[in-house]
Amino acid sequence: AVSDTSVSVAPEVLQFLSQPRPMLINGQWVQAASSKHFPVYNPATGEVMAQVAEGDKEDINRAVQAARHAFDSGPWHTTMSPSMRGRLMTRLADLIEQHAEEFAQLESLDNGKPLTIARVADIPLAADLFRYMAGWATKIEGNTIPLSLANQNQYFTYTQREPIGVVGQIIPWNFPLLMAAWKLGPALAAGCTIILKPAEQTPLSALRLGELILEAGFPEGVVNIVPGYGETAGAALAAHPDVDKVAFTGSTEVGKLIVQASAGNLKKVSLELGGKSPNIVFKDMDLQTAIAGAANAIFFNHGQCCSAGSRLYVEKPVFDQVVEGVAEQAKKITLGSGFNPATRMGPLVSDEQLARVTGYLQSGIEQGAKPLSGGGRFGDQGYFVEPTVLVNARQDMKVVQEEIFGPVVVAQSFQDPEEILPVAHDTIYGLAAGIWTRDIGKAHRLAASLRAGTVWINCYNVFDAALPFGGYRQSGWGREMGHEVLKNYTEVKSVCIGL
Ligand code: TXE
Repeated sequence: AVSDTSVSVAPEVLQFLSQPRPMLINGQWVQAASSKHFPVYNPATGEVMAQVAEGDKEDINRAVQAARHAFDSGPWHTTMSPSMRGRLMTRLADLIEQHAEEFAQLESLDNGKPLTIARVADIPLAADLFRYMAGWATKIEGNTIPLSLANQNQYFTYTQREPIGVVGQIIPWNFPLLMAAWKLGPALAAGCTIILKPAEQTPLSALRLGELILEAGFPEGVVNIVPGYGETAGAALAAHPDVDKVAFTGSTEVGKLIVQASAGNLKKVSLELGGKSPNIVFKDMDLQTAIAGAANAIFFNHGQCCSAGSRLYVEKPVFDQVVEGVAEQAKKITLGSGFNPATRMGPLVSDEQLARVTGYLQSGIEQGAKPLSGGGRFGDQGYFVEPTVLVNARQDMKVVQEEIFGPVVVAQSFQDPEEILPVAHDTIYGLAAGIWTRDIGKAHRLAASLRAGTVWINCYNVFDAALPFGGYRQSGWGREMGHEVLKNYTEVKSVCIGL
């Protein structure tokens, strides 16, 4: 049942939810080989709202076979030019836009995020990603290479960039459609074929996207979508000997399992993993801007962003003012169903995440951290957590070291700007960092020294299809988006011709 909603659910969404959803293999909508389904929950109520075919090893085998065939001998390679690939992707972007409201509703129901956010962020960013990557389809080029050999004039040499082959893509639940777009877009532009496994918590928008992929005219087997659990479907995909590359977004813990599973056939791996990003406020900054920025850095998407600014470091003289300001903002956030227009923060995605985040809160408070706002679960229905600002934190606490992935920021002060760098680096991660200052020299020096894949200066959580994103250290391997991501999906071939 889909209840607790103030905006009424669109008839096409209700229709989509009313039938058990099959999986997409070789251009056909099929049931799981086992005939099993798994439930999908509405996180605002905890009620089951849909049933989805439960993919397992056998379904992954079928999907890999289809993708292999489409890559090795299907029209995708034999007759379809890069320009045609790009055109299909543009058509897909148009179709997403035509169905934007339907996608926003599915996303809000499935993930819990406010409908208003899904409308302005998740859905348009996903369409943009396909459109941006469509442009790259015709621009993946090689080079001619001058040799250094003494008899170099006897050779003509060039490189070409080729699609890496059959790609397995495993994605999380925090931005379900957008994560599917981040993965599918560059792989399609490069000419790969794909098996996508959405997160078991949020498979719905990817399955609806699958329908539009067929409507856009992608040949059969180019995109296969197999929903299922991580330990079964996900693990089978990561280990499959006919998969050439696996791309994963999720926890650092599972990222390591993916690397191990990939070792069997040494498939190529790219990983976009967790973070515990420092957000650093200097006393010279306009504090109202910094406060609003720090609140957005942690509370956007309920803190369920790998880039979340979850460690707030504030220069001592302005510490109280900044943390109290962020706590004030936290207290003003209206929690509720994503379908209520007044809602600014919805529930966490699952009961598991609720338990994880409240467990961290408990551990932090037991170790001496103090909540200036929030500190626990909100209400007793659905998976809501109060937006929380923790002070009295120490670097060795779990809440400072580990990714919480909820609306919880830990704030500490620093005395000397020189001391902030080692503190900022004092976790296993290196995904993002924020700097708030009016001193341009200080900002650039610090940005250059931070071991993080993205540094935001006087802004936070700004994402664009053209801007590479990914992690240093245990935050991952490779980059998403921009032209950098194409390296994840291409092999370089050197051709040497004796003249
Ligand atoms: O992630 P998992 P979970 C972090 C965040 C969160 C924690 C746990 O800290 O609290 O991870 O979330 C699939 N082989 N992030 O448990 O398990 C799984 O089915 C192959 C950060 O949801 O990593 C899903 O599709 N695949 C993050 C995907 O991996 C496996 C986003 C992610 O799930 C698998 C999400 C296995 N053995 C969570 N086990 C980010 N970087 O944005 C699971 N999966």
